[in-house]
Parts: sequence; structure tokens; C-alpha cells
Amino acid sequence: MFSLVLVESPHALNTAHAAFKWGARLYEGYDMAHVHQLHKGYRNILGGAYSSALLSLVIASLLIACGGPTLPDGSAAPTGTTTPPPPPGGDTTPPTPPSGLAAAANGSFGAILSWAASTDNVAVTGYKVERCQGAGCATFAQVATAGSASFTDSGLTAATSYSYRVRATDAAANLSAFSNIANITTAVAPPPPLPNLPVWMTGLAIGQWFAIPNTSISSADPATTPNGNWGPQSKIFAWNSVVVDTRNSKVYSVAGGGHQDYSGNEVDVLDLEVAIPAWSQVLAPTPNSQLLDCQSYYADGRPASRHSYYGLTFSEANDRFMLFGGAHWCSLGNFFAPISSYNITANTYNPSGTHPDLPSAFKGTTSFALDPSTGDVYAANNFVFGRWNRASNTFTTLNPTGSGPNSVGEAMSAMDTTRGRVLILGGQGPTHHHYTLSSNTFASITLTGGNPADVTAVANAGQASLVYVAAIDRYLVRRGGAGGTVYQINPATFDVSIFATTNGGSIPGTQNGPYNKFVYVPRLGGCIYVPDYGGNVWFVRVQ
Ligand SMILES: [Ca+2]
Repeated sequence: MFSLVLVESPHALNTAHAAFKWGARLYEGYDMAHVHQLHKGYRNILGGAYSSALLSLVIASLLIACGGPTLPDGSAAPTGTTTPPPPPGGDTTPPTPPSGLAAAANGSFGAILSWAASTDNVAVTGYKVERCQGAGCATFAQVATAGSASFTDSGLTAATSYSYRVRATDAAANLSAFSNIANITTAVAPPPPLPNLPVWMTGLAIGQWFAIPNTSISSADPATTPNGNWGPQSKIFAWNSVVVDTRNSKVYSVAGGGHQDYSGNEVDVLDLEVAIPAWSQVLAPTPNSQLLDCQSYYADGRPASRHSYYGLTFSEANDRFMLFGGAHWCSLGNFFAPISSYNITANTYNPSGTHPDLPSAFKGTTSFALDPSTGDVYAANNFVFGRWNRASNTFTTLNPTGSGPNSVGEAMSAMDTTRGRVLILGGQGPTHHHYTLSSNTFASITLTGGNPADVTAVANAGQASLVYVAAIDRYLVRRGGAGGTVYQINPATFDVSIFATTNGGSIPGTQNGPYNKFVYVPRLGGCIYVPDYGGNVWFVRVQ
């Protein structure tokens, strides 16, 4: 549908003065004599007075009927359809009901809705969006109108259930039946901002890297060294991630080890909200006498150490860290399927069987991306895509429509909480995609940017860290090389550029990739980076 608007003399029908706008162009005096005759004809058929709406209709019909006539400036008329005239006696036929209403929480305070458009004998002019609050609610009230088949709601309450339904209307105010009802639950409220930033952040500018003094994780080594060829340095060097409890800005290393490198499944923590952060061990490792080779749980019932890759995530609603698969302590190598977890406040691991296993196709260097509004975790591996549903503690293989990644080993992924979609990027696959939660669809994306070298660097990044920072509406990418370079990606256009930083020249390269060792810490407005075992933890403000 395009718009055609009479801008002059709609009733005088004076060829010399009549003019209309088609899109942004102004056409004056275009075959107005012919239009005049047609207008009179329509009026005779339909009755009623001369009107600008009827005249617009006549002009549009004329142009379309002519199959693209040349307009006064020599250009072709646009093609398309226009609103047909209402039936004699007025339009009494309502639009068809909207179908396939899908809704997804948009962070703590919003929702994103989409649905299949209605049709009408004349034209759908809009939609009325209704909402009710509370699990199982039934008292809907209109909260908005929408001109097309999608709507972004805002101003909601955190950690609250809402239901939506939609109906269509036409110009005669005929209302369709309601769509299906779609339910969402908003995310828990984000942590309150710190009233005072920790003193180590004093004077830190946006983009300025800072090595937090005396924060080598080697300072928290277990009293008795767990078995393994490489010792506790493996927590950082052996294909591992760290994870942040975003409620209190504490960084954790959880059961990082794996293969023959290191058997230790200790938990270490670094509190960034104190004046002088320092690593400490909060849970000692399983004693060497209790180790079991190539098992997902040791003899003491606690999960084995592993290369966690990207499979270490924060589950706020469950007060847990989740451990998805990985390469466990095992002389034979191999990938493992169990999902394990650690209870943060209780400082205990959960026993075997607390969670389902990953389907075997999700073993390996799978990408995992957390949806903070639900706690669900989206998983992408070679040719497969799935979701761990936090509320039901089930893992489901999803089969999105659209063009999906065909090889994503060691790809990075993160959720754009503003748009409700997961970006899957880099790694071994030659293509890049996003996944839209509300519609269960993949779309192929193309990275762009003014500096092709930046685009190439991001496109080819395997084992890299990807975070989404809603406060600046940017993805940030950290690769494994030395120095302070951070890339940013515009999540709407996929434009890649450098996020300007200073003072990062002495940041060391990582061994075996950053994975999620570059992590956003919302209460501090920056990202932590743990590239080294014997060196300090780095931090960069990003907002
Ligand atoms: Ca109608």
C-alpha cells in the first residue's frame, strides 16, 4: 500500500490547480480532466459527496489501471495496489482475526509481539493490542494500537506474567475476532546501580583498560594440588570460561580444568565491588583419592572438572551457575553430555541427574547464549540448535525456519535483549546468523563496516568472547590476541568498528582462546577480562 494525498483543490476539480502527492513527490495537474470524469463516475456509482478521499482513490486507480504511466517529470508511476472502494451501503465485513501471535519478554520491563497480518474486504487499517497482568489472567484491556503486525510494549513490571491478544480493525471500525493469547514473563529487575563505585575504579574513563592490582587467580591455588599435567593454570588456559554473578559483580571460576590437564573442580571467586579485589577459593576441589577417570561425576558425587568452552552460564532465578557439557577430566579426551550446576548461595554442587543430558549433537564446542529474561539458554552446534528451558529444566532441539548456520564450532553467541534475538558469529562456519526467539526463525546476516580489516577480524574470530551491552546497544567482541583491541557491532545494522580503548597495550594474549573470559559486569558498567593465570585481571569501562 502506498499513500496518495490530495494537497490542493480536492473539490474544485480545477485542472489548473489540482495537485496530489504520491509518496514524497508532488504531481500537479496530472491528467486532471480524466480524473475529473472518473471521479464523477465513481460518485454516481457510490453516491455521496465529492471528497478528497474519493478523488485520491480515483487517481490511484487510474495510475494503476494504466500499468505504470509516465508521470509529468518523466518517471514511471509507482506500482502497487490501492484501497478498493468500499462496497455500496458501507463496509460491514470485519477483517480476519490475526493469527500466530507470538510474544517474548524484552528484558525486565518490556515485551515484543508479532503476528500474522489480517485481511479485509476493503483494508485493514490497524490493530488493537490488549493485555492483562498475572498468571492465568482473563481481564484484558486495550493498551495500544499498532499500524502493522508487530508491537513493542514497554513500561511493564519486572518478574511479572502478562498475556496479550490482538484484533484487527478496518476503516469502518469493524473489529475482527481476537487472535490467540500469548504469554510472557518479564525478567527479574536488573541489579540496582551501585551508590558508590569501588575505589579501584576511581577516575577510570570509558574505554580505559585497567589491570586490577594483585588479582592473579594463581593466588587462590588449592592447598593440595589436584592431579593433572598442567595444574591450576588450566582454569584459565585450557579452553575455559569464567562467569559473573551480575547481582553483586562477583567473578567465578567453576570446575575449570578438563582432559588430562587438571582434575580440580574447585570454585574461586573475585569480588569486584570491594576496594581491593582478590581471588579466594570458596569451595575446595574433590580430593585426588575421589577422582574418577572419564566420568561426569567424581566418587564424591561432585561434577568433574572440564574444559567448559562457552558452557558456563549464570542462572539468576535459580541462584546457580550452569555447566553444559564440555570436555571432562578424562585420559581419553572426548566430549560429555551431562548438564551440571553449582548453587551459589549454598556453595554446593548439585548431584548427577539434577538436569537432563544434552542431546549428543550438542556435545563439543557448542555456543551457549543466555536469555536473562527467562533464564533459558540457547545452544548452537554443527547443524543443530536447541534450548535449555530453565523453568521446566528440559532441553529441546529447536528447528527454526529460515537460513541457519551449517557449521558453528567454536562460534560465539550472545542475546540482544533489546530485539529478542541471538547472534551466532564467527567460529568455524563461514556464515553468520541471528535467531529470533519470538518467531523461532534464523536469518543470515552480513557484517559491514568502514574498515574491512575489522569486519574480517570479527568474521573469522573463533573461540572469541561476544557480549551484548543493552546500555549502549552494542555487541562487544574480544579476540585472543595481545593488546587492548575490542570490536563493537551495531546490532541493528551489523556494522563492525573498533570500540575505542586506551591503556591496553600490555594485555597478554590468551592461550586457547578467550571463550567467555571477557564478560560484562552491569553494576560496574564495564567488562572484566581474565586472559592470564599468573597475571592480573583486566577491566574496561564501556558506559
Ligand atoms: Ca471490512
